[in-house]
Amino acid sequence: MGNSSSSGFQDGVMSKKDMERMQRRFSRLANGRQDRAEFAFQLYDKDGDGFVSPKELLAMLRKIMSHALSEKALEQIVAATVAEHDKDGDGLLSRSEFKNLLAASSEAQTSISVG
Ligand SMILES: [Ca+2]
Ligand SMILES: [Ca+2]
Repeated sequence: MGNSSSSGFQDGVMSKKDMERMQRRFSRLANGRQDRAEFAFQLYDKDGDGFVSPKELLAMLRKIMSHALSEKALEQIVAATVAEHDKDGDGLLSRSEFKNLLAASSEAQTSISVG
């Protein structure tokens, strides 16, 4: 007696097993989200070099916006987008930079407006 918590269940404390189960579930959720971003990344990264170049971004925007915007406007958007999200300043969007861009744009639900 006196050792009633030996069953593995402790009030307010998660057992190691519960913890592991939760972490596994969380990482699966995170992976799901990552897959979508990964899919988008590969869609943009046409040449598959692991970076989205301004050129690739421009090609994609052109497709999305079709004729809604002039080429000049698209180029401005691309330049602004890359400038904003290119954290290491190499002029390209790496996987993580691109995913930040996705996260930011889906949060704000921005339709980029050009003055
Ligand atoms: Ca590329
Ligand atoms: Ca970069």
